Amino acid sequence: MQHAKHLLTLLATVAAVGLTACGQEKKPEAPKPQAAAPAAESTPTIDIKIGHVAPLTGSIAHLGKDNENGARLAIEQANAAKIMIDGKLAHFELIAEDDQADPKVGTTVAQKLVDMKVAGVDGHLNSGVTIPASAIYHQAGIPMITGSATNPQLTEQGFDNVFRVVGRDDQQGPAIANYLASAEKPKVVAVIDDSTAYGEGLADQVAKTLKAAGVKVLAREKGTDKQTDWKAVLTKIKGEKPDAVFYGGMDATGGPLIKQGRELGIKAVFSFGDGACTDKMHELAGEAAEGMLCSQAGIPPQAASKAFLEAYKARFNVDPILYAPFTYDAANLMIEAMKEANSADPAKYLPFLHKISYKGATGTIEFDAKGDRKDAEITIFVMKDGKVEPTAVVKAGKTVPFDEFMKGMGGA
Ligand code: ABU
Repeated sequence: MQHAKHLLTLLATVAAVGLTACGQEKKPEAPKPQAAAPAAESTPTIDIKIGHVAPLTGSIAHLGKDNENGARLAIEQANAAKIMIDGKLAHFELIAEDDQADPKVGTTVAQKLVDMKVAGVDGHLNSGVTIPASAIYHQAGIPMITGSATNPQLTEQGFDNVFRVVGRDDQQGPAIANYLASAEKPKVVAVIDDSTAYGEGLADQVAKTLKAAGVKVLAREKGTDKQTDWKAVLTKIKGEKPDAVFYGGMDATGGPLIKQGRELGIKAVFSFGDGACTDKMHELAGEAAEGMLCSQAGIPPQAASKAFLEAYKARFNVDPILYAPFTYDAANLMIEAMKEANSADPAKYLPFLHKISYKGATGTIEFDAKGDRKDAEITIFVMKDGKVEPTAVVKAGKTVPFDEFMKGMGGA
């Protein structure tokens, strides 16, 4: 009896050690007559780790969780689909990490994922974190697909492992700036940013586009991605009497900015990019957020496929906030490329990502030579009754009303 107990302990230890790094085969156990339960004949399996990284703590954790949920749903569905890769049953595991929206933490987490031998990474969320992390994945040859980082520099580094399923800020900036210029016809615009790669880069694109349209742009005002007291900046701006304000930053800081702007009596139209294009703006600013303009670097969440929206709601009991459909597609793209390559080895499935044509929850995805999504949409929103409502979609330089765009999509 004592001997049998020792044997079972030993078998359990061997099984635990057998749960190896991703992409490595977990060989079927040989029959063990001494074990309590007889081992059944089983299909060989392969464990495949996919990392997801976003801020899961701090002021934009709601956006990080939204991104993570998208990736998690894709992984759970893939496991339920019992996908075979190289004759083995694939078991996908999501390794979800928190980068705290901090570049230093982001690179530490990236190295941790490389050391864990993940087969791919879905993330990160923030451009300022994704760009330095991408160098670590590049050195390790691990494919990464971001569903939200929009700074152009990410895909301008010449890294063949880096992909993005949303648009870039050199598409988003001109789209929101041109909409602002034609819809509101401002003569003077104040531009503020949060000093991050994303906020500053997007604000630069907006300022450049407005100036080209003959609009006067005031000297840039700057804050940080932690700033919630904007009164000094806004008081300075108020004196210049701008007709519109653009802020490059996230909703956690944009909400207080618009609230304090209205409290100070600024009547200008406030406008924002994707980081602040969420209903959270109304939660943070209340009525002050009504009428604000903003953009997202893709189709709005409600335009994602019905199958995705229903599955997401059923699984998480909430609707997606911003980019969950895109992180869902990012995880599925990696899985699809593995299926096409019949391998989870990054070196073997990476070439399939470059030539993939995949119908995802956000439409058909193909990548250009840099790893950017071909023909990415930019959607323009107006805050109405506490919700950001899509009003127009810009695609390939053409702006169409949102309803018309949806008819063209056949309801996604
Ligand atoms: N694109 C919105 C926020 C994420 C980022 O690019 O930093």
